[in-house]
Amino acid sequence: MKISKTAQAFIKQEEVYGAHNYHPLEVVLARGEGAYVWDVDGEKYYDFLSAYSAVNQGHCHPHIVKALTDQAKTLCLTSRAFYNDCLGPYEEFIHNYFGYDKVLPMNSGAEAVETALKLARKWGYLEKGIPENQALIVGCGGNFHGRTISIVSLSSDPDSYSGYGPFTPGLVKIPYNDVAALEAILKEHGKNIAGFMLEPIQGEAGVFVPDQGYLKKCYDLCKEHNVLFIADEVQTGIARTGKLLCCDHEGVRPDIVILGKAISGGVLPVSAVLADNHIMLTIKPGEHGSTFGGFPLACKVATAALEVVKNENLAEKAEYLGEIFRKELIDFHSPFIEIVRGKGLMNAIVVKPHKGKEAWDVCVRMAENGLLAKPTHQHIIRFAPPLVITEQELMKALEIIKDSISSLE
Ligand code: IF1
Repeated sequence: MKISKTAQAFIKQEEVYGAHNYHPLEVVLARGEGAYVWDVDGEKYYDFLSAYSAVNQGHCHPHIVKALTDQAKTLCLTSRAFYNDCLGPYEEFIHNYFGYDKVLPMNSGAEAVETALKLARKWGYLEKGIPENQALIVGCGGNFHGRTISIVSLSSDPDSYSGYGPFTPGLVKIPYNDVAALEAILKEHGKNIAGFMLEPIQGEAGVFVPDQGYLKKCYDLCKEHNVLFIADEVQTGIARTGKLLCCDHEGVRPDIVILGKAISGGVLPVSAVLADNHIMLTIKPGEHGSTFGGFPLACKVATAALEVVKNENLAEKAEYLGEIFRKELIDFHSPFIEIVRGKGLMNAIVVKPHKGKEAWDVCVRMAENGLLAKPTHQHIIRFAPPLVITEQELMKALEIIKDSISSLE
């Protein structure tokens, strides 16, 4: 990829003054609007990553930006030491929007996952009667729930956990999409298991969609063993998979829902944990919190971002456009494409290396042709455009994807 001197300067600055904890595609972005981003040289791209599904509502959505700027001129942060006139209305809005008794507001997805783990443990001790410090939480191989030490203690990806030990105890893994494995561990250790946490579709693993009925069967097993079913909808939630929550596809109502990313439309770090009173009230005043959790800006931005999801029917759009996207790539019959999979507008292709070219080469070529996507786990390319993309724009983007792949064949 040719990189202008302007872009090189920004890349160099990050290289000299920033931690090297990422290896970005060499594109330097300067503006975003709807499904598009522009680089520092004015080159326009379709954004098919959406900041890992945080920008479902499109870049710089005017309704969300207005909510941000109006509140920013009024009151930004009070801390939870005092009440304010934004949090209560936001909490009631979330209650009505998702149908849970309560919300515990946090900032990043990882913080919300950590909150869910603490909530499940607290409930396990206070409500289920698990002996002190013996609570187990079950997760799935191939998971990605964030990057804190406890969360990577549950990871099966060496890139996520190597060199960060010792690890948090009480976190065990079973294979994903394996009901029998859950049944076995519940039978053996169920009395000490507080929760089972999973992504309804594994994002980082490469948009791994479990078998139809998997979520429901796991939910029912958890009910049978008085174990909390915890859904990490940070990436799959907020209309991305064609329903408000991915668990909605199977009519499963998790005991704890973890939200992040697009709950704010990618404008501010906002996350949330949803639960009913008998779970949420096990955490008492002073037992958990965060300086910015649920701050006035977050309340207004997230309210506006969720209004956009409903007002613009983004779940229905994702469902409809996702069918078109997958069909077009399946019918393309490229020697490069081994598998096309996904739900709604959370999709991925498994790339078969061809003539020495692999997923990274496809992404570089697509970037040269005006579309940004990034590979995960070497051979998988995820495609997740903002849900505001139009059918016409999607068809144009598909032409870029196909032309880029064909040019490497
Ligand atoms: C990075 C991955 C995606 C998530 C789920 C919790 C979190 C995430 C299902 C934590 C975050 C982000 C993290 C970001 C890249 C991206 C990512 F590649 F890392 F794995 F999307 F797949 N649950 N995912 O996907 O939320 O604390 O980041 O707000 O770390 O590079 P966060």
